Amino acid sequence: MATAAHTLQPLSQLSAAVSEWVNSVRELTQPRAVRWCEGTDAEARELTALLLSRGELTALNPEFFPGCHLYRSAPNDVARVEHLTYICTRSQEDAGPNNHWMDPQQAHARMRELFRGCMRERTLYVIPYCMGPLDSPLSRCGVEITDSPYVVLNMLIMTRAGRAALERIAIERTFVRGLHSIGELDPERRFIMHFPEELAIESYGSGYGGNALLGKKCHALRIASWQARKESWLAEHMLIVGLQSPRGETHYLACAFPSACGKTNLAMLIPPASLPGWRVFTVGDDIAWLHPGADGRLWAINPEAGYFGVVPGTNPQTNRNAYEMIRRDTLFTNVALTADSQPWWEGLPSGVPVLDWQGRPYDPARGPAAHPNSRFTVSARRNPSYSPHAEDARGVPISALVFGGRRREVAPLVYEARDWQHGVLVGASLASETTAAAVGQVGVTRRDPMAMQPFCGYNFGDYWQHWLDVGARLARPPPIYHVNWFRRDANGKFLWPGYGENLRVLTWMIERCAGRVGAAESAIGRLPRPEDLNLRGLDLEPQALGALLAVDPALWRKEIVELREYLGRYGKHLPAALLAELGITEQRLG
Ligand code: SAT
Ligand code: MN
Repeated sequence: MATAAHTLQPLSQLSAAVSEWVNSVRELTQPRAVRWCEGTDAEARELTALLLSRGELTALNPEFFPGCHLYRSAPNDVARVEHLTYICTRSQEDAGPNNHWMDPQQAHARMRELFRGCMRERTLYVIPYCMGPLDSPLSRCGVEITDSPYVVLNMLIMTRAGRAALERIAIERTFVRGLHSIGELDPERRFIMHFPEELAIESYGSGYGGNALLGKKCHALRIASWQARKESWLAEHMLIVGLQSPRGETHYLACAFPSACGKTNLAMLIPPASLPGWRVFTVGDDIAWLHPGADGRLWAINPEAGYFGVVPGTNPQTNRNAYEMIRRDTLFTNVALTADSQPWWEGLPSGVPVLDWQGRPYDPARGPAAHPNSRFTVSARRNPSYSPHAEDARGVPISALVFGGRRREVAPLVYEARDWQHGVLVGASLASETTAAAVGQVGVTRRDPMAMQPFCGYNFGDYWQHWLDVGARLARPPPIYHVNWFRRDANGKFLWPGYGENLRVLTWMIERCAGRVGAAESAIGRLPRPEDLNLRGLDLEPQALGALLAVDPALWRKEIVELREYLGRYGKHLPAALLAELGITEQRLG
């Protein structure tokens, strides 16, 4: 039976620890009002109305995009800012060479000055949230304080936010404290600080997703990776997808790819017509929390409740599920508009943009109409391929782990690691071309171990050791694969069609797990022979397949030299086992 609203205890009285913290933030930031978020639909509607009345949201064409809105960010606030993102641990070594570091006291002092009085004409919103299903022991809670109603709207979609989360916090008595203000949206006064030892986040000066929706990268990856190490689990930048074979068996894969490299598309993949009988179910599209289970397998939950996905390129060919999903109840950020107020982005088969992402008359000379990192925020429940097990409290069992990068050469289409220890090296070796998801140059190849370069909350050397330790505790560790959908020929043309056709590679992995298909040994791991891949109905030149499955010893020897140099930066934190694995590969290359 529903509880009558008047009998509900005010949120501000549910947890003394949360209330004390809110009071101290209120004193510091001096807001005009404080609003505790219940997490109801009515609340989301009210916030939407507020932003519409302020002209900060635009309602999209209700006939074609019912319940959808457009938000335009400040033009200088469109992506994550890795150069302004810090891990603030007492010892710099704990943050590692992979992170920017600041002394916690110094960072707090700096942030206090930024936060002082920053909410004067604004409302302070308190968002209690739970990352993961509310009834799952694997979930973790937090509270975000923000002065941005846009951030609140996003958090209501992306997390289980509101009363139920606060009730859980009141019982658990532990939560991540995330303080956020958009400040002046001045890139000179912008910092994203993490204090893993205090389970705290302080973010100032940006309203953009990864900088401002603190449950996402800041909590569910940077802080959670630290918690996971202490508690013997893994917090990873991975999608989780279930593949049901024509025999009716379902296998779940967790796949790590850097930002804007197709995680959402893979998680929602539509099987090609020539692979009948396969079905695909999405559990998550960005983050996986992996826990060793009593049965010796890894079990995964998706801590998020929605998707914050890249819009450009989404169309019925690349991702029909996403294309359908974002036609209703979706918050768009930084897309273009047509004359009849439909959202428009590069890659759509029809429509004409009249206003670009900044709301200016569209002029191709000024670049793309939609920002390359324009995003949709939408509830996972809108996903036509949403897994019926996505909200299972115990998670789903993982059959295989997959690492992938965006590389025009070197890495073949797919290979299988020799074992877990080698798989950790394969993950640690990940390299990928940079994308528009972060501020900076696009298309530069950089090391991005486990796709966690921007997101690991501590020293990568210790993180790799933690991976080795978790694997050693698993009686049934999943096999580990590496994929590269982005290999190109000498003319720069992609060799592999990607999207739905990627299922052909995933089905090889699943058949491998069941011992039903072969592979050939190579110096870097096991690769499918052409006959091991189901290529029925695929229009692929034989020489393309040869190139996709080629391992060039000269390029790989160079890769090993670069990798040894890179790993060497982690000094005494680098697990010797990884160097040993590197030595084995090197020896096999001859
Ligand atoms: O902006 S987010 O960090 O949320 C998306 C991404 O870069 O993966
Ligand atoms: Mn991501």
